[in-house]
Amino acid sequence: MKKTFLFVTLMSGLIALQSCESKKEEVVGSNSTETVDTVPLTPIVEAVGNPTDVKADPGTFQVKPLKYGYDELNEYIDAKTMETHFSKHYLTYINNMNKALKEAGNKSSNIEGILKSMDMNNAALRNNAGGYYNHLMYFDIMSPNAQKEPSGELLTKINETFGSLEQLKDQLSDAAAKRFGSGWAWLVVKEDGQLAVTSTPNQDNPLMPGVETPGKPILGIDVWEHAYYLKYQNKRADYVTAFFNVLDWKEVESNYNKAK
Ligand code: MN3
Repeated sequence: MKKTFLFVTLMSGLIALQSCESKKEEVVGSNSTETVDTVPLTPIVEAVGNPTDVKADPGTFQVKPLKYGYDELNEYIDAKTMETHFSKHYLTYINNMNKALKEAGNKSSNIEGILKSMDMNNAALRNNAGGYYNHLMYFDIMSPNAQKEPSGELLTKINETFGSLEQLKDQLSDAAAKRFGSGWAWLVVKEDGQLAVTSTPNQDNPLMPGVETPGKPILGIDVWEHAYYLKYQNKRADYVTAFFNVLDWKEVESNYNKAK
């Protein structure tokens, strides 16, 4: 009995070893550049839905349609991230903001007014109205056909304030990198008309009371992990660099002209 048991155990071991060997060979044979123990990466680009299908529940604020398809920024921001960000995160902020406004008895449809007069102790309204406004700007200033540089008055102002566009980008990247946890990096127009770079935690933004650098945002970079994790994992700086490739300065200029 003991001998039979030992034999069976040995044979099972050998079979197991053999099957491991053949798996290794398959992997090596299928792609000679892969190491044996590398798990094949799941492709990031997947079949995705349509942004026009995203509808908010009845309420004061509704979804502003995305101006491009989820996959159109793919080279820099992958389609799955765009889909989740727009159809899940952004949509949830809108629905929850509408609820929070209703609960607060606030009938305003002026988002900037709502943010400026925010009761910072009302966490539901603060987080969701911020989330709505911040994402509205973020999705709007990205484009597959982005104007790569600012022009006109904004360019002059950037050169005056920061020295050059590159130096502004460095300051924005720095603000994005230093924001611990989740939040945003911003370019704002302050009350005196001057430009400044700042950042806020969570879904706060520079229109809200009591922030470090108050002003009207004209450019916002989402540095929550949900904005970049699938493609960039922990490499926030790489995502910010990529973001500048889809940042449409034409939109930022338009925001500047309204804010100044
Ligand atoms: Mn976000």
